[in-house]
Amino acid sequence: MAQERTYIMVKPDGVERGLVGEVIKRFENRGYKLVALQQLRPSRELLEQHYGDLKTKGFFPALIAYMLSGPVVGMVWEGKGVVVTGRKMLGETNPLASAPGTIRGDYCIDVGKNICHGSDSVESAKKEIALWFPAGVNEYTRSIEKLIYE
Ligand code: RTP
Repeated sequence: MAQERTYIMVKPDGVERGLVGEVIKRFENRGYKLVALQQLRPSRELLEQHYGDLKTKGFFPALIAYMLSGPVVGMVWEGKGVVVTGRKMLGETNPLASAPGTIRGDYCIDVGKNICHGSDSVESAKKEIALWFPAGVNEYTRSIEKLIYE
C-alpha cells in the first residue's frame, strides 16, 4: 500500500537557530520515515509558487522576504497519517496559540518567525513534494516497519 507523504520545511530562522536536528528528531522518534532531505536557498519564483495561495494576503511580501533571508531545509516524511499528524507536531500557525510539546509551542513566539512549514493536505503535499523535489524522493524499505505498525 502506498504510504502517505508530507513536505516539512525548516524555515530560515529555524535553520539559523540550529533547530533542524530537533525537527528531524521528532519525526524520526515518532516512527516516520525520511525519504528526502535538502538544504537550499530558494528562489523568489519557487517561494511564490509554494505560497501561491497567499498572494493576495497583506503579509505576503513580508513572508517572501522572511523565506529569502537564508537557507531552508526541506524534507519529505512518509507514514500513516503523516500529513495531519505532522501539522499537529508543528503546532498552530500562530506560535502563541500552539500547545507546549509542539515544535512551535516549544521554540517560537511570533507568526512571522514560526520556524517550520508542513503541508496542510495530502493534495498540497503531493504538489509541494513535486515542486521542491522535482527529481523525486528515495524509495527504500526499512526492516523496522514491523516494530512501528501493527
Ligand atoms: P506554513 O504554510 O508555513 O506551514 O503555515 P500555515 O499553513 O500554518 O499558515 P499559512 O496561512 O499558509 O501561512 C503561511 C505562513 O505565512 C506566515 N504568516 N504570517 N503575519 C501574519 O498574519 C501571517 N500569517 C501567516 C507564517 O510564517 C505562516 O507559516
